[in-house]
Amino acid sequence: MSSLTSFILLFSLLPYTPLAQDQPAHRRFEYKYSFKGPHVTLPDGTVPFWDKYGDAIASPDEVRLVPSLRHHSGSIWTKQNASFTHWELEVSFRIAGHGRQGAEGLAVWYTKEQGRSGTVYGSADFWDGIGIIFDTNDKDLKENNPAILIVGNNGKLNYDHESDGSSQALDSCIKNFRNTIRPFRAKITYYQRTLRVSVFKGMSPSDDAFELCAEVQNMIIPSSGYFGISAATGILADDHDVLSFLTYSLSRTWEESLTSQIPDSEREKFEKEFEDFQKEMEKNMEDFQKQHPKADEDAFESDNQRELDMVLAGQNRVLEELRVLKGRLKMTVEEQKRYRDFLKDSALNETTTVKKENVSV
Ligand SMILES: [Ca+2]
Ligand SMILES: [Ca+2]
Repeated sequence: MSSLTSFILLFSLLPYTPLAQDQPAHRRFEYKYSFKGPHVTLPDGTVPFWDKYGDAIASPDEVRLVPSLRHHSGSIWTKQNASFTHWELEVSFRIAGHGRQGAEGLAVWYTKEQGRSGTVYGSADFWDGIGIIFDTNDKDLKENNPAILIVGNNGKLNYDHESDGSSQALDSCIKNFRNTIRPFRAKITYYQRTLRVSVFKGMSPSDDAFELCAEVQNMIIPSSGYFGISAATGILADDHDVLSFLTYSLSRTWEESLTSQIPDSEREKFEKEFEDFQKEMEKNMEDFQKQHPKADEDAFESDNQRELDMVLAGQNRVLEELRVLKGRLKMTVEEQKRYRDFLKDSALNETTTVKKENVSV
């Protein structure tokens, strides 16, 4: 089985962990609104089904929205607009830099039009839809950043950078997502008119442990929209890299699900289309491996492999420390034994002396 097939299968088989009691019955992976390393790009550098803008650069492993340079911005948007009634996004990104303070931040979007470029974290202001903002720069100096904010806009609101969006946020939470050891993972769910942002708190990538960060009920969003992610730097600089952006459509019942609504002939067409896409990706991977015969293993090293390597390296360190401890313990035991023998000898000598004294008396 190819790695791409296993990747797709993995997503279809993953158990769905509920966040609330009223849960969707069906969750479908939407590959035309998703990307994930190590299959982000085609050989010509484009990301299938996505448009890049500004300083964004895509590689097989990730999309670098902004490099670690001042006053840069970039974004990536789905080519097609989606009209899922309910949906869920799982985004994994890394914001890293040397400064104590973050450079600006990143935002995830669902908007009527593509934001492309602009003054709001690399995307257009006066958007119609929602922005989930990951603000790293504490402009109002209230020491409440990095923060995650949900900001809704009907196309008329001018984003308030001066207050770090706090005057406009419908809900927010303070969370450290910059310079984290592992890439940061967030889940954004729009279901039954409730928008929830939850963040990963698990220990390993195979966990599915998310905790709620922000929630807005009765939220009306455009009936169709583009998904996007953007980032910007200001007078400071940070790298802003997106490792994966996964979209799922959700439905309350199987009958309501998009899969069940598709007529058989259409479904066959979609399946064929998906198969072709899969074949194309596999061919690209083979071509890449042919072109990079030495670096192929590193280039296509999976997340799991990387995880495993880290675990093994950790275990080796623990083993090494145990060896040192064992050595120290042995020395202590020997020292105690020597001391005990010394005491025993001293006691014997004393007895002898006492006996001798007794004899002499
Ligand atoms: Ca602030
Ligand atoms: Ca800010």
